[in-house]
Amino acid sequence: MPYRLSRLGYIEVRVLDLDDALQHYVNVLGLIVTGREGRRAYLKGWDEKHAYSLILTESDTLGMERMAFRTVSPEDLEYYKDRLKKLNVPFATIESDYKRGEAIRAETPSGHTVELYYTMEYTGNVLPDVNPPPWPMDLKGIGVPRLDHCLVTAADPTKTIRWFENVLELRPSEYVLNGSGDPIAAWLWQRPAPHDVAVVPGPDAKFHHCAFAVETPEQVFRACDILAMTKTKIDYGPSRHGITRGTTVYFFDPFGNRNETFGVHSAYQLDPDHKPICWTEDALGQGVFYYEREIIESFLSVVT
Ligand code: M3P
Ligand code: FE
Repeated sequence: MPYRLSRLGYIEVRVLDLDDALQHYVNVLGLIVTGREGRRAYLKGWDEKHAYSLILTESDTLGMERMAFRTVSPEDLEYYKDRLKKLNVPFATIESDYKRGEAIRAETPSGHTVELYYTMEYTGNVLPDVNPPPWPMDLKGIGVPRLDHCLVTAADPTKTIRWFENVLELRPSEYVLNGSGDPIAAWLWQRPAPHDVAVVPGPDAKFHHCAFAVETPEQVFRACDILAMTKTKIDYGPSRHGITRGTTVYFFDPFGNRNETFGVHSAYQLDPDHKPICWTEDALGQGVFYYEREIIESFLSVVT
């Protein structure tokens, strides 16, 4: 199957106050503001080359408004238009958005809004194109390089997982299987990384967290120091996931949307032969929190 989605390009997250949100996303996470229009701010990590990867929208509710995948080429966007038509999946075509070209927008069975697009203003990262240093020295807070993935909950997770697989042709890197062998949680991707999006059981249309990459486990510890120094509420961590092997710390923005910094690693090279790694339901605790081998209650119950 050809590789048609390059990455989770951006997500839109609802916050109650834009200035308080920016204090967190800029000074603690270290994202860079690239635009602000009315109730919305546009941000990105220092190593991202397009105009934004996070939209913060002032609203009276929390959660994720939409997730958007960037296709590899303009032809791939046409491919998905045809594919959704063929599969009778309803979608809207949106001519343009802030610094972005055409997109198609559909809804998962769990009620999450998903967009696909190709064109977004290309800005380059914050380093010079010629003789760049490996990283910029003037970052704030954790200084995350990029958005990594988002995780959503679904009342019928198997149905939503199958939708991502069949409609968007995402590939499972890891599954949690129930006794009948159906996936009740999945980590899905097209690019060489454990996941762009993951689905776990929970209420429909809810947001569990968005994760930003850091390079190493040591940087997860550094992130924890910064979270403590800025009195940011840590939900859980530092720890390791059994599923994906990623290292992690979870914390909350000022309103209760959950964030993660995810220590990425090389377990997933682009391998067309990859078969999903499977976890049994009784090993879910270990799959999610490898050291404790059980999931803390707030981690499953708090979604926005
Ligand atoms: C991750 C991850 C849950 C599992 C979360 C796992 C919510 O966040 O990045 O692998 O059960
Ligand atoms: Fe995660």
